[in-house]
Amino acid sequence: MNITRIEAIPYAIPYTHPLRFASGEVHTADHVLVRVHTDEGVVGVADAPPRPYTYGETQRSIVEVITGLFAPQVVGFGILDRERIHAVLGRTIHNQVAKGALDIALWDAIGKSLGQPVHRLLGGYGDHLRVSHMLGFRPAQELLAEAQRFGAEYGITTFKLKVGRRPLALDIEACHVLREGLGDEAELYLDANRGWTANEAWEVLRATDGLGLTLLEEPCDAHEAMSRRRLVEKSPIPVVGDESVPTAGDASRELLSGGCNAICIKTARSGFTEAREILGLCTGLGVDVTMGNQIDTQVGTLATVAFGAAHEATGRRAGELSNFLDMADDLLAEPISIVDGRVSVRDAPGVGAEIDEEKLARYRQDR
Ligand code: MUC
Ligand code: MG
Repeated sequence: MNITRIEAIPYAIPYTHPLRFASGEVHTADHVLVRVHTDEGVVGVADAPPRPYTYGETQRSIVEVITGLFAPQVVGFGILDRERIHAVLGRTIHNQVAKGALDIALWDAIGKSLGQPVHRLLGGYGDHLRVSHMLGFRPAQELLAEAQRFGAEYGITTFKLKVGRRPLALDIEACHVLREGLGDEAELYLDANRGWTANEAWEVLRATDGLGLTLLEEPCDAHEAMSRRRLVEKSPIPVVGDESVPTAGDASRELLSGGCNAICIKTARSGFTEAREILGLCTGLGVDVTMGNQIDTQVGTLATVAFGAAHEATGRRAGELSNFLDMADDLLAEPISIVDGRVSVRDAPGVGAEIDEEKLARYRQDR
């Protein structure tokens, strides 16, 4: 079954509640829907969320690199030529999200062609992921109200708090208010998106000592290697690499140089193929992983669930799966439900993301 055509469709869906964090903010999901067509009518689908503040890609750059550069290189390959396609895409540096979406769409086509759900092809370990909800920048009492609402409505008990603000007291207060309001049972961890220096992060760790925080993600820029390593050595909780580790090579470098000691895997920027390489590295070294959220739509979230549920190590912790709840709409025909704090895998062939064509026609930007 050969690839005949690749579509990269820009679309825009507004957020009802914008998400704000140290490296940027999101008001509209201005994403790209990627479709890989084959000569037997099977179509693989994936979502590409541009994150200029994280990887330098924009909606237009993703459309251009997929249609102008990758499609001519990949059309004609069989859908099972996954490694060869990976090697061809690897000749172009960066463009992680564009490459990730192509890879996921390819896996989707493979699953559909075999009549198998991709979570089973990837590993078939479990049938769900517990949900961690990401809380963006807001005053402390509003954060608590949001966490309590997500707890009551969806049964979510794990929360990642976006931090990295100055003065540090804003985030320190939020940590104390959340712990006090949510009680000891809730899991709380932090993601600073490089907003602090290493010394500032250390100050926050000291000021939140005793609150039982479990992880500290990208506290400062990983390029500041010396201060980052010193922080990782001193930190009583794992320091998670996220935007510093989109590829297996990046993950190796950061782990071996002491830039982090846990890894956030995001299918949106690593695809399934590279995410598996990163996961293998982590399980081999005994390093904890989390399943992160690239501020994904429901289409993107299903990919995270398929990968996360497929492997034992990625299913241990709650995955970040709930940001789509802040969007006004989505392209997924059958919405994801979060029940008892979990999202289940779909047992349809492929990744399970059936697109609502009417909604796509409404939100696409190229017509
Ligand atoms: C995260 O974990 O950092 C914010 C920026 C981005 O690239 O992903 C999100 C969430
Ligand atoms: Mg992060």
